[in-house]
Amino acid sequence: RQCLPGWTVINSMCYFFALSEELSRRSWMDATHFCKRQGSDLLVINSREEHMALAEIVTMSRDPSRSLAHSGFWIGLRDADVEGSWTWLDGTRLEEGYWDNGEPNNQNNEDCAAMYPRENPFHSWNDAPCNWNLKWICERTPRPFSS
Ligand code: 2F8
Ligand code: CA
Repeated sequence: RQCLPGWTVINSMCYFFALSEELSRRSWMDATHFCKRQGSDLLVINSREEHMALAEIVTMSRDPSRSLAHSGFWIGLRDADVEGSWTWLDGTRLEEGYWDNGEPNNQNNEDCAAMYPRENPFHSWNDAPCNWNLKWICERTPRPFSS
């Protein structure tokens, strides 16, 4: 098996969607710690194809009992160091973003990015306060094949 049980393989990478109610919702930092304990990090999006594949899964996860503000998934993207300078966890600056209309708007100091189940998955990001509790997506390389 390439990925840990419960993880999804897409284009040779392993993804974990924190969907189950028992995992609950967490701050951006707590979600990062969860991923690190699994040898992974929050999702870093490197291509339009990767964005579309992930955004479609997020869109299918839509829970009508939750308002959109509570149904996002944290990704590994922040502008905490310099306002407006969005940087991925791997240190690369954001080139092309897939923000929802009007986002990022930094409403009440929003420094962390999340992907939401929008009708248009191509524009599904919002900046939200990092201490807001949301679901999250972890990403890691497949397990090395050994013994
Ligand atoms: O309308 C967009 C706006 O929606 C919410 O605020 C009302 C979001 N807030 C949270 O998710 C906490 C804003 O980030 C978003 O811009
Ligand atoms: Ca926002």
